[in-house]
Amino acid sequence: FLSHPEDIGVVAVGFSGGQTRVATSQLTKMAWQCKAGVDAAPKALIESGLLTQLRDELNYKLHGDDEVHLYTDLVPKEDPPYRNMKNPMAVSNVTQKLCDQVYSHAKEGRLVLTLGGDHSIAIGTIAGSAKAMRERLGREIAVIWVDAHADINTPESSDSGNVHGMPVAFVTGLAKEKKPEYFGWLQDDHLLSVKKLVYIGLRDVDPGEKRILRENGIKAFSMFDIDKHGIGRVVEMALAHIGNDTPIHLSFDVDALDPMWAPSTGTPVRGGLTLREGDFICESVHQTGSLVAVDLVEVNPSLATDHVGASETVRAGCSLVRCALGESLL
Ligand code: B3U
Ligand code: MN
Ligand code: MN
Repeated sequence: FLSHPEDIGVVAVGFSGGQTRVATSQLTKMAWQCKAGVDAAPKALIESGLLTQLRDELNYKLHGDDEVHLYTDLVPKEDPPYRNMKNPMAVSNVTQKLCDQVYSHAKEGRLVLTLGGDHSIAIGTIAGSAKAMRERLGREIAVIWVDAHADINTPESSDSGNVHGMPVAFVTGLAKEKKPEYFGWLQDDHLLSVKKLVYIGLRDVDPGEKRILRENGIKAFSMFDIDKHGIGRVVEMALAHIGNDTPIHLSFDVDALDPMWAPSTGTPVRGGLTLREGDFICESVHQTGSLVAVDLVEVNPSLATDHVGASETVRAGCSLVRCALGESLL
């Protein structure tokens, strides 16, 4: 599905407006002042050598890797809640911009690697991939969403109002909005079919989200399924659900991993994947040859209680990305 399989479009997004820890006023202040914290994650991943390794060891040619985008100009000074969403305009603006960036890399036939940021950014990355694959190949994409959470709340079903708990509802069209400044910019060609979505790693799903999953017949493998069948069988079933010959967008939330491996994230949930299980998912997706985009999100070094926690999480994140890009295959 890639016309330039050796080329990677890199999008580094220092944005966490979809998450609670960053309140509106604080986000605006940080964004305007360009303070440390918001951009900590992609910077930390890059500084730990991730992109250098992709270039020097895995022989990829990188595009757009020279900048961590803060999108400060897209964060409005006033951004009151709308339909219960926090920082709605900031998240809408940033994801719309991201959609364009991902789209233009994907349109060139490059694999797109997005380093977040919180998971709200997947509204933009998935919308960009979906549109590009429709135009380039006339195909729908599939999404493998690896996460402790389902992130499929609608603005109305969400208790927290955090948009990082809603991206799947927006990209599947389950959450709809007309106003362009509040995600109304999402058009039909940006959307993902619920039939082409599969979850791995779930263990903290809200009651309202369970209903949405059930009512829409969405394929989901929880930690229970992984314990029952083993990760090998689960990945096999997930890929079988998607079907051969479908471009795959992998959206990996680092909190899918057990906090033992990735403590430095916004909402850690115990009882998660081992680092090897996470790496295995990424390796298996790489092996399909159908991977067109990877997101790594919710790495947040600024939340660590100690230095070790932050660097372990960054290290785990780097490992996942390298595996998705084929490092461990002999
Ligand atoms: N489902 C909850 C919690 C949550 C979702 N994603 C994360 N946390 N990281 C919510 O806020 O929607
Ligand atoms: Mn998530
Ligand atoms: Mn999560």
